[in-house]
Amino acid sequence: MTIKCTMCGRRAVVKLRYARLSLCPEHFIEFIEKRFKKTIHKVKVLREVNKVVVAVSGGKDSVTLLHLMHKVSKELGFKIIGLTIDLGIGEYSIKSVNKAIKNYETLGISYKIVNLRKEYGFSIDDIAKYRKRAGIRKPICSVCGAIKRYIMNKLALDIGVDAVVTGHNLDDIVYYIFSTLYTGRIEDLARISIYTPSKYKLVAKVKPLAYISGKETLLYVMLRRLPFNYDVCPYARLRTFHEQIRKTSNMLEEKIPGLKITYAKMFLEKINPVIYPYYVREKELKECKICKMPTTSEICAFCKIKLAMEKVLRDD
Ligand code: Q46
Ligand code: ZN
Ligand code: ZN
Repeated sequence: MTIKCTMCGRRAVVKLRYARLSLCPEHFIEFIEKRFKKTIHKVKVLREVNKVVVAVSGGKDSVTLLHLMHKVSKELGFKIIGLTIDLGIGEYSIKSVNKAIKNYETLGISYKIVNLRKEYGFSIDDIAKYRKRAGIRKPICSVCGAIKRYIMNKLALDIGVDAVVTGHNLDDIVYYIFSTLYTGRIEDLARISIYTPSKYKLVAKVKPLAYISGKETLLYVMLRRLPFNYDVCPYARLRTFHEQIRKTSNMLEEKIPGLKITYAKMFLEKINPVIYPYYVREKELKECKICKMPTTSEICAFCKIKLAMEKVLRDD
């Protein structure tokens, strides 16, 4: 039996149990665009900016983000600059960068590609290979995350934008909540939010996909036939804890439709504003002795990684 779209009666392609809706392609796209706008209006920040950096990896989430931001930027009158970091993860990075560029060019958005190896002398593949010899104890994804945050912030500062917008989706937010509850690091928990204001040399950050799931961004890019890299990063499979949390939250969502979005909303809108002032202790930031970027110690985390990698690659 064909399921009909709740809005128009045409054939539905998706059933959103949590929203009690079955939707045809057109109404699904409209549904996602409305939810995105609602989030932006809720957090208010993007109504006051002139120029933002949108970080685009070339995957489903960031491609959705770029297209949704592009629509909103026309209405709210701000400028977008795309940023793609070529992390140097073999074929995966080549495909990702190509897809990102295709989207920028279709939309006529100016962009910058930062090639990690060319600009800083090492890649994520090098990190995976030499990390232990270089004395870097953190897992690859933590190192990769720190590198991405550093480059995003540096570029945003260099070109003078009001915010960096990233494609963290509902599943990422739910993962952060679950995993920080597990570790008990309450300050980290209190820092989970859609909007992080700017401070010293740290540019403000916005996560407007916080209420849109990975399944929804996948359907959005597919229905709109947008170019994106379908492949998963080869290092993602090393994140076993992350995978278990993801599977468990999807299982819970199956049993209780709407659980993920309710958790995220309750946390971000009700719990976070209460715990933030009590548990977030703003550390004093100073300039890194090497790169002048903000840090809490003498040398920033990025420069420490860079120095360690330079040494190990020189000795190799
Ligand atoms: S790119 Fe980097 Fe991710 Fe690959 S190495 Fe891990 S963090 S999985 S989003
Ligand atoms: Zn419809
Ligand atoms: Zn530094």
